[in-house]
Amino acid sequence: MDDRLGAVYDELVRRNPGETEFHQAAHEVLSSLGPVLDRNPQYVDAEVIRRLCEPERQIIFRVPWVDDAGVVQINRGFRVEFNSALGPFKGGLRFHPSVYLGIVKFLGFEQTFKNSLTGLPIGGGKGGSDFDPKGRSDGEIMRFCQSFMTELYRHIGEYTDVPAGDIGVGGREIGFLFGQYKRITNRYESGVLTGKGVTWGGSLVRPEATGYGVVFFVDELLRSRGESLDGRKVVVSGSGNVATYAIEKVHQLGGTVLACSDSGGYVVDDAGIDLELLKDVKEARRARISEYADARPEARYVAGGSIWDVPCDVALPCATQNEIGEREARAIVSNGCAVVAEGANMPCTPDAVRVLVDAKVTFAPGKAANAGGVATSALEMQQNASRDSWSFEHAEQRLEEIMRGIHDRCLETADEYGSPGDYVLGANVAGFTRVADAMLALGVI
Ligand code: NDP
Ligand code: 2IT
Repeated sequence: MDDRLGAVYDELVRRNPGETEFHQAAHEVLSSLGPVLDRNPQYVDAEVIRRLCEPERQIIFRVPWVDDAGVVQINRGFRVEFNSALGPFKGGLRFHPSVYLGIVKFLGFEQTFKNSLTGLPIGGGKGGSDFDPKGRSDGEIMRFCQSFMTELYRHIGEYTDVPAGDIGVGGREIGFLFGQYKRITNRYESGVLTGKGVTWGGSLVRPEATGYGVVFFVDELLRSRGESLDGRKVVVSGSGNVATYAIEKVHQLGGTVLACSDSGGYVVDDAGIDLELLKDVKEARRARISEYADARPEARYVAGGSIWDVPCDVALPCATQNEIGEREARAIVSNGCAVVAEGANMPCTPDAVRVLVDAKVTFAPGKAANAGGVATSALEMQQNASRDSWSFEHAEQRLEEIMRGIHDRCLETADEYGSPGDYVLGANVAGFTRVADAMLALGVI
């Protein structure tokens, strides 16, 4: 990192002590930007990077609720409104016990560049809570969501800030959140949240979009070298929203997903993951992935362990941040994997990325590869604004075009900056430039 950016990074670490995930995400982006500043001194003069590193607004609030046993529970809620130069703040809500300000900031920072890369009019933000939904009844989830929204509603709106789902937040939670927003404001403001059900303002393809988008991105990456997914062996970590639909699209394009996981362990199924069974276990029953193996004799379950020990041609980490460290990356390399594309946000540590890149494994960073979810959220906002609803085919075609477009923009930018094939540089520079130009145009705000 050059001196100008090093000084900004040091300031960020000093001003945000202990927020290691935020430091990591910022370090990764700033490390790419030296050549951009050399060519564009106007960004330096206007302190664009220091402004980009400071969220526009950070909201932290108490979320009290009563559990099924009548016990009062207190959680902490967050919304970090990172950057609105390109449009209303946009990004998901995460409900997971590990959530604290540093995780929300890392996600909001990444989201700003990701949303810019989509080419659509959306700024960056993220939120969530340290609430743990595991094992909670529908009634508890509803009461938690209602309490969370009772504070959050005053900060969001279709022109202000538009939350959606992330880990632990899917269609059920968005429903409860939307219901409470509607009740408090007395407005059917569809554009205030995305990921809604299709009968009440949602978009077809939004549930599939992140997973499908990752696979469209990988397909375009392989096509650019005259290759395809057909016949490829794929490993997908996680078994939530992103993982499930990544598996579905890999199978549609002729690849075979051999393994997937949850935080308890992983399953290996050499015949290819049975998607109907997976959806029944994880979506319908909200059960553990071990139950997949219980129901399918040809599959085996490995408790704990690393799914990255399973050999594959393409690796799609779709669970959580920092799930692939140096050790896992070495296993991926030694098993002969050719492509790693991040479905999750920042699943590879900096050491892991170094191991992969040094071994000439093609690495596609999350802010490019997993942008299909938020891009389809922006398509949901378009449909809400025009009171329209598109067919599945139309929405999927738009998603596919957007993902292939992001892929090409990353490669073109990498070429322009003298690093052909460097998707990290391409994504960071292309994402940064669009936000930075908007910030220059809007003045010092
Ligand atoms: P889900 O809650 O649907 O699924 C999360 C999956 O990851 C589960 O299988 C979960 O296992 C596993 N997981 C979560 N935390 C951990 C952990 N600490 N250790 C091991 N496994 C873990 O979330 P999504 O599929 O929506 O999100 C997955 C990733 O994709 C996240 O990084 C998210 O930020 C990112 N993403 C999501 C988008 C979306 O549209 N939903 C868009 C772009 C990125 P378990 O059930 O055992 O906890
Ligand atoms: O990380 C992400 O891009 C998301 N969780 C989706 C955000 C959104 O607004 O759809």
